[in-house]
Amino acid sequence: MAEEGKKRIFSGIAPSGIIHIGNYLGAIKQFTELQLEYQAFFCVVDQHAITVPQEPEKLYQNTLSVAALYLACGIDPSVASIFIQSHIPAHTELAWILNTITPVGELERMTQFKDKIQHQTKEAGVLAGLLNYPILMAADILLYDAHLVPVGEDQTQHIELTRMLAGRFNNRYGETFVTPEPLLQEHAARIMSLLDPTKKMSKSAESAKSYISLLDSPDDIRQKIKNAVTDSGNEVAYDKQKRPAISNLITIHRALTDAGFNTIEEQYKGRGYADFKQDLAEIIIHELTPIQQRYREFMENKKELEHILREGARNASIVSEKKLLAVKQKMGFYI
Ligand code: ATP
Ligand code: LTN
Repeated sequence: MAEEGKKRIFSGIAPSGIIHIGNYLGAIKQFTELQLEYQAFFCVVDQHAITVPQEPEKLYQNTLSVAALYLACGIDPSVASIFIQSHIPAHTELAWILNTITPVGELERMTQFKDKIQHQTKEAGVLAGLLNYPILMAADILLYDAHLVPVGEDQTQHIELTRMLAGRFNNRYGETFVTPEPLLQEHAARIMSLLDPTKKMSKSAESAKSYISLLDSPDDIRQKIKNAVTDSGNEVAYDKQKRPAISNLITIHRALTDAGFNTIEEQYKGRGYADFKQDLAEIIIHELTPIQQRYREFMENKKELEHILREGARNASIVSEKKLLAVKQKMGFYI
């Protein structure tokens, strides 16, 4: 288990599909950088995934796949705890408690909720789980006294709500929760869809052509980058407002190579989109090849994966059950 006495971080990824380079650049790269400095908990948030319909077999496979990708991307189970949300009942239990101090109006104004209800079917209607999703996320974070939550930009509104709930509970019942801060990657906090640069890259997007999954083959990557929409003109120059599509591709290049925007622009001056796209595809392939190799090794050795997830859950339950007990005591539950 990670060293005691360090500040904590917590983050989660939903097994709603295969992790894409947006998740990787916006979130996971931070996880691997922070795991030595903080006591880290990285969760596969399966109970968040089911807020939109999931096929049971896919959910099962994607849960293992997210866990194996955490490891393949460099999360070290000897310092960080990796676990599955549904293995720790304290998450849903605290979520229920936080439900009782959350105004519905706060939930209804969440951008992610407003986006996702567009995709819910007429027959199913708007499901309560989707509305209450940010409360479960608050419970995830608050159970671990996480000071920092490394996430992409789309999650900052949920963390704002988490901070509000922590403050409200602390005011009513006395100091109980740490108020967490979001931590964003400066240049990769919002990677956009390859087909529509006004929408964020998303695992549950209808078309797989809109994202690069960490498990895509080299040929798929070449094809997807080649087909990525570009703006009118042919100049490789960063301008988020005027040229959002090429700017998104430049952002991906920058995040993977650490080259500055100016350096990239210089390098492709007068060469056009096609050359740039070809190079970008090879840069992505170069980054993902070793991750895919390690991923296959973890998936072939399910016993080890299983062991890591059990150990992670053991560490998570020690911390979270203690916090849940403190919450219940403060509220006057008969224990
Ligand atoms: P879904 O489409 O099912 O909502 P998602 O692709 O949005 O999934 P999540 O599991 O919700 O992915 O997000 C995991 C982490 O990746 C979060 O920290 C989130 O902020 C971050 N993230 C998601 N999409 C992007 C993106 N396009 N750019 C940068 N970070 C992202
Ligand atoms: N809502 C997040 C996933 C998530 C999360 C968390 C992230 C669930 N619980 C706790 C950070 C901390 C999303 O990316 N959709």
